[in-house]
Amino acid sequence: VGTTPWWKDAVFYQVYPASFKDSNGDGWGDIPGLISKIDYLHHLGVDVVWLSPMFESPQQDMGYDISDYQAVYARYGTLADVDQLIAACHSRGMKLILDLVVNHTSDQHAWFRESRSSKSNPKRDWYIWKPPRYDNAGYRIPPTNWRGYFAGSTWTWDEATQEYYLNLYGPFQPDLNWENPECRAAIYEVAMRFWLDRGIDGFRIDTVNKYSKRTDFPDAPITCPDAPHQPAPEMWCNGPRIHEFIHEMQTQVLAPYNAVSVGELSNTPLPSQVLPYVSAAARELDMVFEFSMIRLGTGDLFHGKYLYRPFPLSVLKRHVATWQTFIEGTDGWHTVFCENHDNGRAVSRFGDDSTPELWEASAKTIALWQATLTGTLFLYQGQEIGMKNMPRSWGIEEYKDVESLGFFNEVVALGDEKKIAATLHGLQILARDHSRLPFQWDESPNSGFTGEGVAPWMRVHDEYRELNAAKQLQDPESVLGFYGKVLKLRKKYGDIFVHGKFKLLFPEDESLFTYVKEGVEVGHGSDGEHRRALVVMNFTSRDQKCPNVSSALGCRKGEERLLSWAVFIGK
Ligand code: TEU
Repeated sequence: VGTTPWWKDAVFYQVYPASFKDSNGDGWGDIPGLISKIDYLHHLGVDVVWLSPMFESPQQDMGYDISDYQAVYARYGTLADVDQLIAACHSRGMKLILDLVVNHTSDQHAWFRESRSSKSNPKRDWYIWKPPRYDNAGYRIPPTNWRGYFAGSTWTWDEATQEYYLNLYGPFQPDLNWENPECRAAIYEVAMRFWLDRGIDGFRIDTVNKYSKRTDFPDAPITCPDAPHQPAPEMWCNGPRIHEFIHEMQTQVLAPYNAVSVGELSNTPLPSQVLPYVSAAARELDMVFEFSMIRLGTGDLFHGKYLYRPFPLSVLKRHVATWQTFIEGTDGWHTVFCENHDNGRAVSRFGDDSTPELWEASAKTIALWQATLTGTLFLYQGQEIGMKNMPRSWGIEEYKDVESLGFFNEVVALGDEKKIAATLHGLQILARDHSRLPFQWDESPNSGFTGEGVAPWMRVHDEYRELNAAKQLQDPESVLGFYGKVLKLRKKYGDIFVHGKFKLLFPEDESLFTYVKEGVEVGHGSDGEHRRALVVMNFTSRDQKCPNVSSALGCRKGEERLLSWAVFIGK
């Protein structure tokens, strides 16, 4: 029973810089805009800001394609602005973590420009180059049949040096070669220590389990006979040297600065595979985002991610129970989240945003659900006011994301009307774009995100006059007011809600989501008696149209009961 690390009880809040607050009227959010809203976050109860990439970038994947790790994208501001942001956080007792994107760089990065300039360039081996193969007809084909995340091959042909380079994501995102020790050392120095020396407090680590690829580069089994490329995440997820690499990053870079780390761990569905990343003894990461729950409803990530598949509440509950309990009895830790910049809005995906009453009830239940789960809590900008997916009336022209458009254009090219309609339906629920609409601050034009008459980079939601932070700040009964309450409750009963043992009740019930949380001894001075809480929430599926029931959260001593009418609609 020692002191627990600060980041276990902290509330993290992800800011997507392009969409948070525009201070200079160019239609893009920026760092001075974020600084102007730090007190809003502090008031909400945010302890740590996670800022998505604000580095120099051609912005083909919204900054996850970095061309200079030590420069700030001009529309977001300057290095001095970042220094001011660090000071603004620290002066309020808050912290700042940045997004570490080092599986790949932009194809505009100086390292890649050198690497592609010639086969003999010293940085050639900092990326993954392979000669072509030829099919029976003598046509050139990529080194493997792997399909990437944005609907296409993971290989791009380079005419100048007559080789392919690997890109798990877009052709504009060539994968760095982590097998090369010089390359790793440069990543640690240029992309990490530079910022840690400026005073940031840690990193959210992008695609943290993908740096160690199968070095024999075999073809993937044919699971989709009609497709030109095959899903192959096993060829690069949780690869042979990944734990060696992450351990090296921890011991050589993060630990000396006592920097916090949270890894993005997709395609890792088994607790036995996840635990090694977060076990304290392993000295790899402090925590990870595990995606089984948030992925519910998505189709096959590679061939039909946007073919939406409804799921019963019992499946959601089983996923939550698995990830709430997998660290029990271990020295591991976990995260709690239901939104980020890569997913649709929770109130639209898991809740029902079709009427004001159902929207409010759903958003509050999501708040209650998230605030009572064990692990470090991560909120995504706009979740606290119940921001919704873009209206279904909007057309494909409102979708800007490279992944959304990659999948959509692929089915359009197939000319399969049914699949096109199904993909559009899936995008309307699941697309990454929904979480990237401008933050709805108030009822002024452009919802106070940018100035009147300015064209924001993405369209503002039509309902911003009714759904905005200013309106909710005035109303303690609003969704925002409710988040304030449940965050306070979570902090007050951290032994139960942050650290407690989770026990699911009535697992097969398709209406109620009910669990008991039992407090554990946390730090010093706990009175030894383990308090418990019963959390009961109504998860009525839309088609049952059950009436709202109260969601009761009562701690055993009965000293505090928080009742909120909440309906949480699983589809
Ligand atoms: O996403 C990692 C990833 O695996 C993506 O395929 C993500 O899971 C998927 O798009 C979900 O729809 C990270 C970033 O979060 C994402 O924004 C970037 O596009 C991607 O890496 C490349 O850096």
